[in-house]
Amino acid sequence: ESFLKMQAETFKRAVRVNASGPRTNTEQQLLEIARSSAGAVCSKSATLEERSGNDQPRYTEIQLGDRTSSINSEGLPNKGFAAYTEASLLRRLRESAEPAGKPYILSISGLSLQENLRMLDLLLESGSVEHLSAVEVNVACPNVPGKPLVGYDFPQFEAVLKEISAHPVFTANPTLALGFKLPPYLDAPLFDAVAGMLNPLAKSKGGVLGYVVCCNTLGSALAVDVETETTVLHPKGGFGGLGGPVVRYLAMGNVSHFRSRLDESIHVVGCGGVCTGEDAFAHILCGATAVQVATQHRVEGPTCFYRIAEELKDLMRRKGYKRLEDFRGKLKVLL
Ligand code: RRO
Repeated sequence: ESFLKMQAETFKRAVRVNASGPRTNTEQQLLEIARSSAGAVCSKSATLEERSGNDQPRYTEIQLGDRTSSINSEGLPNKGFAAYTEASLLRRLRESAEPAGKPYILSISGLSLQENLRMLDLLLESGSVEHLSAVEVNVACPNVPGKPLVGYDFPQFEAVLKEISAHPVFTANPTLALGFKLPPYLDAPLFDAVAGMLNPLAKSKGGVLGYVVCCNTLGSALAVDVETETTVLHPKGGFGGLGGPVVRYLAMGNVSHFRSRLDESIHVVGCGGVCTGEDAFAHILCGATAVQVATQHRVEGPTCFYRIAEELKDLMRRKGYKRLEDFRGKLKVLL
């Protein structure tokens, strides 16, 4: 069952999902997420071939009070497409998440449209596809040298959206959801333009687009070491993607902008700075169907999902809310 079809009652489980990226590279890490309270398991973005990623150091943390943000320039290290779709991994994931299992989301981030389409071809041919809930196409990795962000290059982005959403793997498997992991956008005309490209792909228009994630890290962040007068990270001149609580406000702005512009059948998943149940609540208030947790998952480990869910439940109880629909998207503008 697709995690987006699980809405109603059971969607509550899927409400906090790990984000692709931190602690999602190895089978062991994915099984730990399956055993945790996470509502679903999402893989590291896969390429066709295994990659070791950029040179070290490629990750740093930024502490503001008791909150940890991050800058990374990992460079898409992953075990390769086959590792994230092999039957034995999918079986172990199901066994680890007993009794009912939980949705498994395959993130892909091919270095070209052709590479993404090739992975979808392989998926169509494989028996694994029936155990996948969603394919999340990452169009927002800021860290591969020489590869500008697809989500910021609108002519290329439009071609990618059209070709991927027309792939037969989605029509042949109606329960397989298609999602796109978007970069953060910063200006109203850009939200209009992206929504204008996404809306024709909505289910209500006969398309297959199930959801978008707002958003990936904010690129071109630069951590500086004042003592050594050097960059903190090595790859790409020291630049990397900024994530965690410092981008939460930007992520919530993206959730709200897209929620008000996208067809109702396209879910918006919030991703950015979710550390507590209050943060998850705020994202949902902005219109998020579910939230993903990245930096906090890396810092705290998979027990964060239980804590965040308990904090969210406590907050809802205090406010007298029984269901997420009682407050989802109901943010009021201050008069
Ligand atoms: O691996 C990475 O460097 C990376 C990826 Br693919 C991404 O989508 N976002 C990010 O912050 N880092």
